[in-house]
Amino acid sequence: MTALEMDRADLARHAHGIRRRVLEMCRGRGQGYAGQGLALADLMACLHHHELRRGDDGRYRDALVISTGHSAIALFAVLGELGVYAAEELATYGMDGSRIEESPLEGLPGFEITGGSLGQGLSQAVGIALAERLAGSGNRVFCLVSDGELQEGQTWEAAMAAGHHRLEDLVVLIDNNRTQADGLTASVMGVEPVPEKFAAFGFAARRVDAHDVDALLAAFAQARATRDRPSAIVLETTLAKGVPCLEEYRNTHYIRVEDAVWARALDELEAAAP
Ligand SMILES: Cc1ncc(C[n+]2csc(CCOP(=O)(O)OP(=O)(O)O)c2C)c(N)n1
Ligand SMILES: [Mg+2]
Repeated sequence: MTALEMDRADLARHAHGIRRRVLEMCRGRGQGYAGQGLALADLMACLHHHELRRGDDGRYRDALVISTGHSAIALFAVLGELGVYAAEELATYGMDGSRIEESPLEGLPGFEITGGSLGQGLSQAVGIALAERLAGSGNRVFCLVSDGELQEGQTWEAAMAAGHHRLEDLVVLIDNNRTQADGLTASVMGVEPVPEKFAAFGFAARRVDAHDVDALLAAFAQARATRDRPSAIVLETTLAKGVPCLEEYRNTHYIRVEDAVWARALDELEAAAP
């Protein structure tokens, strides 16, 4: 096996581990943002096990800003894999008194901003990227936003600022799952063509299959090599990716099902283990 093939095999195992944690987290109360967690597992594996840099003290140098608060489940799951959160604590996802909230609070390990009110995160990521530039740190800032958040004006104000300031260390990751709480994005208020819109705001923008690890790594490499403008990676994601019995919920914002379905989902995932 070449080094790259080993890397790919590792990333597939990490993505699988993230998916298992997402299902275990939702099984506790029988509900949660499993669709988004499963859909973002490959991205989180590539980010945390390949792209984000850590300092000598083990702390992250590069920031990951989760603007789509409800998609925090994917970050909790990868941080669980990395030992930042214990499995027992992750199992309290969404429960009264738990800090593993469906939309997280700023200051929690791994979380830069408070989630829940959508459409604000890119503004905060732009502010962080400007501050890093002023400090001369060379640290990079990744920001996850959803297709639903592209319907909010603040997102585009932030994109305009990023383009104006040529924030080359900012990478916007758009979870383009074509779905939002009220149905299909195209029927609520269409957002396409997304790459062309970001390009018009001064970004180097490209669309990728978010379940193809090679495509994700190539997009990250291109963003790293782009030195005169911010980057936008439009991620074509599929809700509930990797678990067939949950794929019927692929147009569903939130999944609440009986324990038997979660058990079956875990069985199906294990059967497909890399
Ligand atoms: C400012 C704001 N307006 C409305 C909502 C209610 N809301 C919660 S989720 C959601 C759908 C957003 O679309 P998207 O993030 O694409 O959803 P997903 O694809 O993850 O289902 C909305 C409108 C909110 N959380 N914040
Ligand atoms: Mg969406």
